[in-house]
Amino acid sequence: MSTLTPPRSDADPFADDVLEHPEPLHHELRKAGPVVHLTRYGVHALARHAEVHTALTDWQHFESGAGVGLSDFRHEKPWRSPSLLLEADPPHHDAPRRVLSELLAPPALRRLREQWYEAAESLVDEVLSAGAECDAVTALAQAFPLRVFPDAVGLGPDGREHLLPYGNMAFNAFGPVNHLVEADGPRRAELSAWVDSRCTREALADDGFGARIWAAADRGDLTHAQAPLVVRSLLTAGVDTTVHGLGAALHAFATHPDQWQQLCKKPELARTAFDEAVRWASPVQTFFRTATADVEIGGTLLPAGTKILMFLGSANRDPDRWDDPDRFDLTRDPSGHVGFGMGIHQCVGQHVARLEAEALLTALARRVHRIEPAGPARRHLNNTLRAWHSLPVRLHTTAQ
Ligand code: EJD
Repeated sequence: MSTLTPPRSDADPFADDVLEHPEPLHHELRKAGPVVHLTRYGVHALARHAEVHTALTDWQHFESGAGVGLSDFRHEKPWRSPSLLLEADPPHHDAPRRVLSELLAPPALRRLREQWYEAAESLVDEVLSAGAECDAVTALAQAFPLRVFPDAVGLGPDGREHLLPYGNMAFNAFGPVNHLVEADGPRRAELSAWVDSRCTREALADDGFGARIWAAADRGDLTHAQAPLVVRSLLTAGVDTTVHGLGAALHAFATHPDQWQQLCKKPELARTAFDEAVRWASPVQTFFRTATADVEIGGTLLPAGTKILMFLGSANRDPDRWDDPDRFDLTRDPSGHVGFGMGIHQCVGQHVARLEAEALLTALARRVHRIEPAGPARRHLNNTLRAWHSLPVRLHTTAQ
């Protein structure tokens, strides 16, 4: 086996300036080689599409059970009990995965489609009747998922304001203990206690995703001890991700008016448009795996036990995989992007996310012919998520 020593970099991918503007580091890492040793954290980084794809699909050599953040669960106690889906490998991973993938598959979502399209129309009507200017983050990207998803899970009305801060905390926790993680510290116990309390059978309405997870336990597809943790996965991974995915799409359209025009002309492009926005912006920027054995990737040896940092956002803009990768372009085929991951852990909620995006973008495209930036866009920093804090826009309505 060829065992090239990888090039080294002292860069900190979780430093504020890199989180704010990651492209220069991505470019540097892709150029340096297929594998780069990040000295600051003692991890190996993959920033090219080919290697990220390989690591994501080879779960036998790149495990998740030691955690998919920087922290190694074999040596450090995780901040909460590990996720049965995200932080597990076959065979333990498979039963919870099977239950959720059936629950969140397109046929199971059919009953939500009409409701969500109506909810999107109402939201857009309300936003437009409040005036032409709004913050697309709060008024649209946050408001829509918060209006439809917690109801679909069967969550009660109280405490929903904890969902976004909890997700933000969970996604920060995949990175190093920097100032972002420290800022979440004071609320960790309170937010965790609230989320855990929402995962019991009694806390959930009897016709939502939550109740169906408990019903799967009654059928024996899961144990009753696993059910609340699978509900917790929905509440952790189901809100912030879609919010920032929608934020990415709205920002992309505000800055690419010609692409918005294309969508207005052909609203059936909404689904592809959302995937192109996920490719272009990669709301989930990074994830780790752990090498289960000495493994060669791109001609370089990754020693057993080391953490591997995968740059999804960089892979999604790798010029060896994409023509003109930095262009947000509805005419390209974005399939093969790794913004939802790839392989056995690929986003189990992606059909839910796409349905939310399709509903909101379609409703907007019916009423709004131009989304014009109306002030500086401000980033929200998170160790994993590429997010907007605010996107001031002016919505130009279509004459009706
Ligand atoms: C995630 C990157 C969980 C969980 C599952 C998935 C994520 C986070 C948490 C979505 C990671 O099972 O709690 S995108």
